[in-house]
Amino acid sequence: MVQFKYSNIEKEIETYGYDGVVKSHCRMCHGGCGVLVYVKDGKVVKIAGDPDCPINHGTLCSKGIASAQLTYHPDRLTYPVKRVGPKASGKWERISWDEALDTIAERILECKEKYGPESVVFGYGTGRENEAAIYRIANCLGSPNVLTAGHFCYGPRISTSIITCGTNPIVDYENFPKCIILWGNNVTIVNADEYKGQPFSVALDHGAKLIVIDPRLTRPAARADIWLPLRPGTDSALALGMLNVIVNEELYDKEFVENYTYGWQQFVQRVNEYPLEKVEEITWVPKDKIREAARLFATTKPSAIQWGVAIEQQNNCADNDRLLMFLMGITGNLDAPGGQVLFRTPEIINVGHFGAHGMLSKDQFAKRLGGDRFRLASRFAILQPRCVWDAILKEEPYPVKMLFLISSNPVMTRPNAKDVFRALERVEFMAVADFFLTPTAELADIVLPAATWLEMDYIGDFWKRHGYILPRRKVIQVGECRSDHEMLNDLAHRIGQGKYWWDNFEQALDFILKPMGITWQDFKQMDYIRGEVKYYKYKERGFSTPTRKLELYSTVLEKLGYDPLPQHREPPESPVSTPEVYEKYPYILITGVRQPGFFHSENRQIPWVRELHRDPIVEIHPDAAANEGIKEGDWVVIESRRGKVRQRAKLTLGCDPRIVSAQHAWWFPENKDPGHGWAESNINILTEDDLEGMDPAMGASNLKTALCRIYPEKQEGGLS
Ligand SMILES: Nc1nc2c(c(=O)[nH]1)N[C@H]1C(S)=C(S)[C@@H](COP(=O)(O)OP(=O)(O)OC[C@H]3O[C@@H](n4cnc5c(=O)[nH]c(N)nc54)[C@H](O)[C@@H]3O)O[C@H]1N2
Ligand SMILES: Nc1nc2c(c(=O)[nH]1)N[C@H]1C(S)=C(S)[C@@H](COP(=O)(O)OP(=O)(O)OC[C@H]3O[C@@H](n4cnc5c(=O)[nH]c(N)nc54)[C@H](O)[C@@H]3O)O[C@H]1N2
Ligand code: SF4
Ligand SMILES: [Mo]
Repeated sequence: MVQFKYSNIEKEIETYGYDGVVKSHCRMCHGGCGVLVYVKDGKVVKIAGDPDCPINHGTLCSKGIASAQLTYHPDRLTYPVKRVGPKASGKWERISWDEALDTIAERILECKEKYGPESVVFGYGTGRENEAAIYRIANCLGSPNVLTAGHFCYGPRISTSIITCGTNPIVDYENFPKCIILWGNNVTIVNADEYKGQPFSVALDHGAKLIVIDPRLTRPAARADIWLPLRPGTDSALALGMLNVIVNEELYDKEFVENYTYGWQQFVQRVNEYPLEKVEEITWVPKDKIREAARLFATTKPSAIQWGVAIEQQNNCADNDRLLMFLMGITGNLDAPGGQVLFRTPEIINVGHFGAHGMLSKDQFAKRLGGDRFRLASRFAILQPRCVWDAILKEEPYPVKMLFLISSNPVMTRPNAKDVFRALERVEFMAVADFFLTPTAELADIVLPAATWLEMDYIGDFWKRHGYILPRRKVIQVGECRSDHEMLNDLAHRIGQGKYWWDNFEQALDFILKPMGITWQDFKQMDYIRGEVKYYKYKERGFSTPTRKLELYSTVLEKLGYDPLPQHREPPESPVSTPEVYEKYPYILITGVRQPGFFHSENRQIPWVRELHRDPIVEIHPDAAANEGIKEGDWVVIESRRGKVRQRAKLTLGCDPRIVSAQHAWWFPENKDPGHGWAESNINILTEDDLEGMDPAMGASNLKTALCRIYPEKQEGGLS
């Protein structure tokens, strides 16, 4: 039986008449937090943080606390439906699971027969712990096309760290870094991937120095020793400038550089192409500040870099990620206690193995959409979404006829949303698995009701690199909802993949755990399992790269035909690269800064969190607002070369007057029209997806650097 070390729980159960309390593992975001789920009369009535969990130590965010409001929401889809009118007509009819899965299976087999398995694209969005199962069904089918957010989120971190130092280096908060750079990340709000805000805050409470690199004055920036408010999209230049200081002032770890790096000479040459005068001009950050930050980071030990997606949603994506690893590496902080550790996962079947990537033949691998162009992404099974839209709209280089989207809302979350909408309108057959009829689901032929984390057994954090796995325990059943894993397991049998799958999904969990000699039933009784913790592993075996060194000069990128050394590229649209556009659109537009309570397009229908944010907000400096005739709270139009939307202005001094920052993924579930107002405030109508301007290795889109203009809605040329 699972033990509750939290002492008052039995008393609580008795006093308040709960049926019981289930220890589980939240997944309202990418997951991570241990929770106590209180059940009364068969329903979840309260969710609290589990003080015994090593990830969150009892803390929770607003999304986790509000999980039951999502699970029991009256608009939630609780049985499969098929569309009975034209797309986006909002006319649906209830069907059985058998009819739904048989229809999807029939269409998959038909497409495979007529156009080849590559004509079927499976898709998911951000990490939902269903990724490995989705890759498994696609790879077993022979489709190289799995559409994810991996080209501009987390995928770059994994791909570049594997080729640079073997795996993703994770901040070792347990051993208290003494200096932290928070780089393009708002960890106390986002709690993303391996990280929760709590240990970061504790490290600061213990006196860690803080350097924040962010164009906006975030809460951590207000607490920082040094804040570098750079021009969006210039992180590579800034990092090269910091490296220039560290190299030329000899602040690096000489023993490490000599023994454990590859390409030092060429690297130094490249770094010398970025003197601080030039870096100041590119980044808008005064050179003395850059020098001060470089010195503080390099001379405080141990130090670490907590980094975020903002540096990945740029055309310098892969180089940005690598540059940060170089900063960690040459200062001697890689795999050091309190620095950045290459943790080991427990001895289980890993996501790559579970994803059955070995099943995809060489010929099918070669057909991956955009694979010739974004060669690093393709090597890690990642697609650029524009390539999928082109395959649907222009049938280039071959037709895509079917989409199966599981946990994604691309109409709200992918750049150039009008084209995304067009592609989804055009595709011959689309199935979606979701909790709600979202603007994306409204374009589907069949929608399947997915289970939330409260309704499934699973091995939480199975894909992460912090070295822990934690049991997620099924607490309740809602309607006919099923977990993505269960529905894929069932579908796989219907398309002839039975021998690669299981009679039920519990057997898949046993399969994952088998190398440890335990079953799901055993793991269910445990709190968590942690992989072996060991520091400085490279001293014994080198890094897990082709040269066994930290590759400053990337032999893998060289083989793939890219510059092996990092560089700075101007964003495709910027005051420097397109001055003529800047004249007409004189603000740099940051999009998608995360809000507490929402998760991209999610949770707009959840009362507790919608209370926090009624309307979409764009932040603007008071001087810029005065120039444009905008007052606090006004509805304004934000316009780029690609279109315009409306949001409400919030005036702030915490951002350069040349920059505005707009929220992303806004739709209005309270609007019962089947489009749910998807185009009204959707900032992705303004973002661009021209392949020319993407990161050449990963295909990352530029979501923080578009040029825009902004004006009161009432003005001529506005929306009203
Ligand atoms: N402009 C702009 N756009 C951005 C970003 C930005 O910064 N700026 N950020 C981007 C980033 S980093 C990412 S990762 C993407 C995210 O892109 P998406 O993942 O497409 O975004 P979500 O809105 O979270 O959509 C997830 C959908 O899946 C449903 N869902 C949630 N959990 C489950 C589940 O377990 N099973 C199933 N079947 N459905 C589930 C939700 O109801 C929701 O409709 O957005 C990107 N879009
Ligand atoms: N509540 C909540 N949490 C989330 C999510 C959510 O939607 N809601 N989404 C999840 C997902 S999928 C992701 S990827 C993470 C992302 O979480 P983060 O990595 O924190 O991403 P953002 O909030 O987009 O941006 C972080 C900071 O980068 C700054 N920034 C913008 N442009 C630039 C730039 O060019 N350079 C630098 N250095 N900084 C810049 C912004 O001002 C912002 O403060 O959050 C995850 N967690
Ligand atoms: S940070 Fe994520 S895992 Fe933790 S409570 Fe919030 S939604 Fe749940
Ligand atoms: Mo993301």
